[in-house]
Amino acid sequence: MILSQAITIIESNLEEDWKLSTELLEKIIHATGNAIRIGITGVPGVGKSAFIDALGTCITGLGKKLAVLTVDPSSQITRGSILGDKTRMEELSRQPLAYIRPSPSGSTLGGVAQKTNDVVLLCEAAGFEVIIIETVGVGQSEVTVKNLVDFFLLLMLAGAGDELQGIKKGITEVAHAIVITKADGANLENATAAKASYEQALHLTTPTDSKWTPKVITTSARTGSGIEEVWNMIISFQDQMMQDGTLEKSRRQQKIDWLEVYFQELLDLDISGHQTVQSEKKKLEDQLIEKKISAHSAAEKLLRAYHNEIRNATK
Ligand SMILES: Nc1nc2c(ncn2[C@@H]2O[C@H](COP(=O)(O)OP(=O)(O)OP(=O)(O)O)[C@@H](O)[C@H]2O)c(=O)[nH]1
Ligand SMILES: [Mg+2]
Repeated sequence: MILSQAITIIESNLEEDWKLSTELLEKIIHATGNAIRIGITGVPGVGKSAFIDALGTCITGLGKKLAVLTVDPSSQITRGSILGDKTRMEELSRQPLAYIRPSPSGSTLGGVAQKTNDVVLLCEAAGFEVIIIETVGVGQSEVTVKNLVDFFLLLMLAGAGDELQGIKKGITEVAHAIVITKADGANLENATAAKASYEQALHLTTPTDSKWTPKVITTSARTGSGIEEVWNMIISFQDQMMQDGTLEKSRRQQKIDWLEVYFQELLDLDISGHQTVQSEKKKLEDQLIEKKISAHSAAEKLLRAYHNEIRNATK
């Protein structure tokens, strides 16, 4: 599959592939932006894979092409979980309209998210209409992933004794909906009660970026209850956000933010590539520690050294 090969280039850490990636993205950029991008997060074991299996099967059942990407900076350590994930999305992996791609490698969450951003563009150019990005809830990741998606869904377990724990600043500021998982069997009653308390808690916080009021839905991947409701909610979110221009506005901001991210990365790379700047830095660090210089003027000197380097290089 050509898409897989393109993604491999994007995900590569080799310098020659960076150039190829840039060319590739340049060619497809006009054909991007047409999918609805959904972020799904939650603690390990909350039921993300099972939920995506069910939701994804519902989406492909409607005839839509769906790509599922995962963002997991910890997957380096637990490489095995990727294989596990494919098998845990058993139903979905059998659907011809679905494409499941595990997390790219990278040592930082920022790096992984950056690559995922490019992969989203590739998937859109390849004609995928819905993109789901699964991420493990590890604090900061929610905020980073927000820059990748239009709609952000937080999965929560009922009866885990932490009912209101997730209603922390940060998460509720980015979540458009809370899904209570495993609402079946003996857990059904707990889930219903949790829904009520989440709704109340959400009522007290105001969503920052839109007129959208966060929703709470109970689901079960096992019985299928609530799954279609989630999809309908996402559709009505998309409709509403398209009509009032919020979607456009958020996409615009995301693009600007990504430019900043890529530019910073190139700058860092460039700076670290100049040997003289590095040795100047070392010198300044020593002076700093010996109180011969303030951090302020050390930074200015370093910038000057960098500028000189560039000037010399372009001569
Ligand atoms: N009863 C019930 N169990 C479920 C449901 N969904 C998932 N489970 C179980 O919960 C466990 C974890 O589910 P996963 O879907 O693997 O959870 P996850 O959030 O993807 O976990 P990680 O990938 O490890 O972060 C599995 O044993 C599932 O069988 C559900 O709707 N009802
Ligand atoms: Mg999983």
